[in-house]
Amino acid sequence: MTLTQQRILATEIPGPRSQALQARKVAAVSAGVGTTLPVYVEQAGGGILRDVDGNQLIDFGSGIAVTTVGNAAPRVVEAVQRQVADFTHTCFMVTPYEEYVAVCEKLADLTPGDHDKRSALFNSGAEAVENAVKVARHHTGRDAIVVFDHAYHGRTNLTMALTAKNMPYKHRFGPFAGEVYRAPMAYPYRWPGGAEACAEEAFDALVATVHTQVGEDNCAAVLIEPIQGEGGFIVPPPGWLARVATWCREQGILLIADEIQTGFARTGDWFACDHEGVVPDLVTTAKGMAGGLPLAAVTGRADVMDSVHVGGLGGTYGGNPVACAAALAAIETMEAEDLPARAREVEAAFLPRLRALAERHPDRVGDIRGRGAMLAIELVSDGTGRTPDAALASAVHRACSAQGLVTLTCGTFGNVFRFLPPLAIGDDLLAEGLDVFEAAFDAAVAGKVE
Ligand code: PLZ
Repeated sequence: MTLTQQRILATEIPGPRSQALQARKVAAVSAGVGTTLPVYVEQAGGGILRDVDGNQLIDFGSGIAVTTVGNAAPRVVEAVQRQVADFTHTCFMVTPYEEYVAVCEKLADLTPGDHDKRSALFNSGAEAVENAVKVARHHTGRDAIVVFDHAYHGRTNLTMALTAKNMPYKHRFGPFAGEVYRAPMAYPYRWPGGAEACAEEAFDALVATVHTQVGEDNCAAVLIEPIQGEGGFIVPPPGWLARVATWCREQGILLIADEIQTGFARTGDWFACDHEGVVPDLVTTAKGMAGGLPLAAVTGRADVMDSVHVGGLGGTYGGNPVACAAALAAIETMEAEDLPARAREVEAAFLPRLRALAERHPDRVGDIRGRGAMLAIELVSDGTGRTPDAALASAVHRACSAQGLVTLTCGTFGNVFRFLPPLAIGDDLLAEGLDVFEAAFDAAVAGKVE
């Protein structure tokens, strides 16, 4: 069955079949696993999710920045089918296979910097971040890891400690791993001294945090999302990241870039660090890399990655052959279709419309930010007062959902409305999705959303 690239509202959303499935979900799935929009999907592709009631929704979320090449992308489907028929698992640590090596070769080619690199593969973003921390500690012989306000790095015990936000990620899940220190994030819109002073003052605050609370010689790594994801699509001011990178190098502190959400064409470059000319020591990737199959990686300087003793890194499924085949096909798709360029086109299509929206609602749209196909608006209740308005973000989200547009919010204060469309989406659907979003926004501001 081919999926028409068309929004269709066949029933109310969620429709009766989705509602019945949701009742089964409540009876079988832990309440701890939430669903933001309980429409049950039966097929997806391009920019469309088709649900069990025959509704076709426009996808502005990509399953949280994963289906960059599109859902069930043709090359990925073909590669996975071939691989699954050949063999599904041997465990790379027992009897290896070429696909794992080929993914690591691609990672060496594509990640920032032309130095000698090595990679190790894992199953999830959190697992990659944990392993990057393990490698950094092992290589440096130092314990402390410095992270930032608004950071998101995962939900495992160590990555919960690295993640900033309590609800829903950490609440009553402690105690957390130690030797994690937090510095202020260079967040121009909310920097106390104003956006102009942000780069300088945030850099000074980082240096002071490390000096006074950690000690440079105790610090293994600074871990940062080059554009923060779950924390609110926060783009640091130009030059700040490069300055942090230089300072880390001077101190013998490794710079780990968490490119799990920003990586693989999402921001209009292969990696968000590329935009700033920053070359981190270690990079974590996942999400968009494998077109929807679970695969994650740590890639970094050969001397750092090879400092670990044989057998020190691994896991039963890490670099599963089916996930690797999917990654090779997804990366081939990104190259063949120049998806970094497509992400820049998405930015060009969105920004004028977001700016027009901000002009129409100057008291409610506090900030517009992001890069490529990773864009967001920060919603406030009182214009320059900058009071976060999570209720407005959630009303816009509900109104979009009712009209068949899948959207996501984020941010420490829950007031950031973010856009992560698949790069396989067509221009017509992008424009139609924006029409739906604008109407939803107007209705929400007018108090007309239930
Ligand atoms: N690092 C930068 O964005 C995952 C989380 C969704 P996993 N972001 C989506 C949720 O609520 O669980 C993410 C990320 C960055 C690490 C991770 C973790 O990746 O594959 O979800 O473990």
